[in-house]
Amino acid sequence: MSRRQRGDGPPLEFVAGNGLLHRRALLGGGIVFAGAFGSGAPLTGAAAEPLQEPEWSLMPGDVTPVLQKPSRFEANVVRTLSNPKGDARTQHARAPLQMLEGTITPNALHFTILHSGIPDIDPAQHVLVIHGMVKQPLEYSVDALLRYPMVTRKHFVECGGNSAPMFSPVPIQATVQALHGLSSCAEWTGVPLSTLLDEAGVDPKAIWLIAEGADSLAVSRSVPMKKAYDDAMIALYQNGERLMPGNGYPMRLLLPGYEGNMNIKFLRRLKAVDQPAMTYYESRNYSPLLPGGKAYKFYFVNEVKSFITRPSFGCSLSGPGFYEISGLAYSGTGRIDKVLVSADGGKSWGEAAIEGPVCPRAFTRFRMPWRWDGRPTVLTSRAWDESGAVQPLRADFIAARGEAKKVPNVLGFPNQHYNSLTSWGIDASGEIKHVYV
Ligand SMILES: Nc1nc2c(c(=O)[nH]1)N[C@H]1C(S)=C(S)[C@@H](COP(=O)(O)O)O[C@H]1N2
Ligand SMILES: [Mo]
Repeated sequence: MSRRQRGDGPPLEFVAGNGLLHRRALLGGGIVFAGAFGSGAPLTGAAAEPLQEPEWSLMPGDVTPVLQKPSRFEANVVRTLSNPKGDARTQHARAPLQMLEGTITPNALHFTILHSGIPDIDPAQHVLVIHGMVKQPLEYSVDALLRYPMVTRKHFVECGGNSAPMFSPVPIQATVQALHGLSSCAEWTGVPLSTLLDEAGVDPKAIWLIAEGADSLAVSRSVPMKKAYDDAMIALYQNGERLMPGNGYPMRLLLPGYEGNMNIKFLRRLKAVDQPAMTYYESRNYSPLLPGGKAYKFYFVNEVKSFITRPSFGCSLSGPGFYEISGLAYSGTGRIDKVLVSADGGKSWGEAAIEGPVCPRAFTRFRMPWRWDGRPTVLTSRAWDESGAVQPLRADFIAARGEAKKVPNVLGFPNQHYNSLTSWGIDASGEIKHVYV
């Protein structure tokens, strides 16, 4: 225990092996940790007055721009591109989740997947058509939609292929961004789809909706009508501003908790039908194969998942002492109920602090205080959602779902919907490796 901690509060309370502390230590504010962290350099009296005056404190600053961008010192906080030339193949842009905090992904950093590029859509000419098995086919301009009552909801969008490198038979040494960066969370605002469906008058026999985008591939997916009525939204705003072009400007379908691909961007058509269309993206790309050779017919929900973002691969620890373990948990089924963290590779676990309000189908931040003793160790996390579903342990997950035959390219999709654990091995020098436990 450090000298400065003496008398500053209750003694540190360990809840699991290798230095995991009770989450109460975080909630209690700075008292317990005021001295215990010991990472702030002590201020020596002489240096305090006068404060140093660096160059930027001696003259007026820059002109205010109409549109802000991050500090030039944050220039490395960018997405990584799978196809930087943007040729005819799909383009993935992965979000730098290990460099972000909280639960909202800034719009410029929200992941994107574009199967045929970003169409340059003029909102004055774009229309959404609702037709098929309805009483009255309807067409909506963007302006018309903007007059409807709207809702605002915080939800993640995650590609079914996110975390696919985790199917590798050996752990791929890569950042959270490379492993899990096809997932992001935003506050979306738009018109509940049920409003529009009621207006068109859906035939009770129409139990599917085929959603189609206005990009050149006309990406389309079949959506169960029940989901369309439950909580689907025609999203027009993303974190308070109109959608980013790459995220579906001027409007997208938002199906909270359902695999990213179904959230059709540049939405131009919803057709009510009585059977699924079995489109390219649902019959080929997003139907994961099982070890026995069978494939899922549909795999809609992104199940409960968590991973530690800090510390993680690429950011080594600078010596023993106190760290806050910080990570993301989310579930397409509902709210995150609890997250356990282990600092001994899964032998013992402590319950992490969860920051509220906890929204259903949204990123949820967990935090865990930890005192590293400087010896090699493995950090990992495991989440539960409100339905009682839990992240499967890796051995069970791989037994049920299979693994890639050989080490895949980190950008490849050897399979879909990985939701088992992610573990970070820390060696005595503080260097972090991706490991399996
Ligand atoms: N029209 C259209 N919708 C689309 C796509 C697309 O290429 N075109 N990509 C899909 C895929 S594969 C995913 S994972 C999500 C990603 O949403 P985001 O780019 O807003 O993160 O959008 C889906 N909707
Ligand atoms: Mo996707």
